[in-house]
Amino acid sequence: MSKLCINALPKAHKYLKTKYTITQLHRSNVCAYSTLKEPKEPIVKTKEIPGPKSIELKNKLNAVQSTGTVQFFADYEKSTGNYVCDVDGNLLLDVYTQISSVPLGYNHPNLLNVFKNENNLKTLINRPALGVFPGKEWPEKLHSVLKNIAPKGLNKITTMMCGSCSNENAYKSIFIWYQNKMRGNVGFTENEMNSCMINMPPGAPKLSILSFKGAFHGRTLGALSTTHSKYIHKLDVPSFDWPIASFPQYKYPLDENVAENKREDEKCLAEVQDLIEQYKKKDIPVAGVVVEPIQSEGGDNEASPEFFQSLQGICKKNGVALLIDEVQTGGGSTGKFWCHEHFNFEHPPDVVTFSKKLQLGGYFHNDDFAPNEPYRIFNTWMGDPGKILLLEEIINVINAEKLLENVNKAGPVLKSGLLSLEKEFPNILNSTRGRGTFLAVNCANSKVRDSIVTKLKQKGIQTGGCGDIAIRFRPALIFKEYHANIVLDRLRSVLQSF
Ligand code: PSZ
Repeated sequence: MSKLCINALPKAHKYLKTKYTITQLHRSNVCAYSTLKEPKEPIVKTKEIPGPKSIELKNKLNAVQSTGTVQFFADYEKSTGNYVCDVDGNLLLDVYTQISSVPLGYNHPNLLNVFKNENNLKTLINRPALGVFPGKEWPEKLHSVLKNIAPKGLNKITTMMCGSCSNENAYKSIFIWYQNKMRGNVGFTENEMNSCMINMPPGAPKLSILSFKGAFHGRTLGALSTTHSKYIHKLDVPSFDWPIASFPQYKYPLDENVAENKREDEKCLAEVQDLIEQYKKKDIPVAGVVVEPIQSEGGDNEASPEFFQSLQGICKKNGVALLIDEVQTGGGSTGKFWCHEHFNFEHPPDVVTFSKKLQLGGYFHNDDFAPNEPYRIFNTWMGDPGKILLLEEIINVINAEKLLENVNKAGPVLKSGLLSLEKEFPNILNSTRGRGTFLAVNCANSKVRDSIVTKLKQKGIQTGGCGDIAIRFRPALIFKEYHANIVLDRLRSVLQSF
């Protein structure tokens, strides 16, 4: 491990040292493990991960729940900062973070503190049906927490539970907006009210959401029709006949392939326009376009700001809403709070969905996408006020610890290290890409990729694959330059073993 890693280590714990003493934490019954420091480097104790205790728990769980996706069982009491601890005592540097969902690492002291406040605890345990009986704090929390981080130009917020149901309800908002436009703001007809009850037009109109090949927007039925990353997500499940356009597939390095990548943008944009026209002719008009700022599950495919600007132009020209799915990219890891801030859009997008690092799900939108009638976008929970208390503290820490600046320091270290490894191992790695610490690199093929991910874990680095051949990096916002050096160091030794 490089000197830099070791020297820089104590800095990561300044919040532990300055804000809390061990006695304070003990007195207040906060888990003593919150005082644990990150290890100097990953600690791997078992010959294989999952180790024996994980396997034992897997067998127990398997009796009642399928475990085909379980990698290991974690000990969240002993996990700390950037390190996730498993039940066999392995401490892995986590650059996967629960599929991109842990903003401040494990057991951040400020978050442990949130529910020590009795009012907050009561908010947590008395969970309301938010749409009908919101607590007295709810309006203020929406203003001070979510409104505060709203993408520019979007003044309304619909809260939900997870990423899929955020997209699902956002699509519904778009369809309702579209029909409202068509109807011209007059009331519903008898025929509409009756026909929708038997899933028939005109009440249940034939409308569509255009999505992109390689996209992932969730697994609920509507969202799944716009998900196209892996067949295993979709097999045997009926889907809507909705248009699917190609997403740019760039050649790397970007600066050596400018003209070709520009042509790729143009080809995909032409396809979008063409599909909008085709589906209009088919009488399934496109009401909205959904797109990830970086296609994440599909392999960390990025597209240029110019692509996104032109896509918005096409949407405007055709009267189609543009939904930016920031479920995975939102929350700061691209170096800006919202990834689409990198695109210099002329207009705000119409809808922006979020979940993961933001703890609760939902979407930002403008007035046009709020249905006039109650109970059109609604469910029991409509989010979770307990989660917004955590989000409030997460935003405080992001600001106080200048974590976006941190991402913009650690990201380039990881990225330039990956680019160097690419040069050193050109037969194994290529196409390093991404923004901030939201990075990926391609491997020669899926077998090599899977083997690198497995070997990295055995060396104490938890990463994840995405698409067919990419390794993705999704560290927490507290991931520092010296953590990046540990990752690079271990990756290098894995690559040498090939
Ligand atoms: O296999 C899965 O179901 C996975 S693995 C990663 C995700 C889902 N990501 C979720 C996701 C996302 O990345 C984007 C861009 N949009 C929507 C979703 C769906 O969010 P959840 O999983 O909260 O429903």
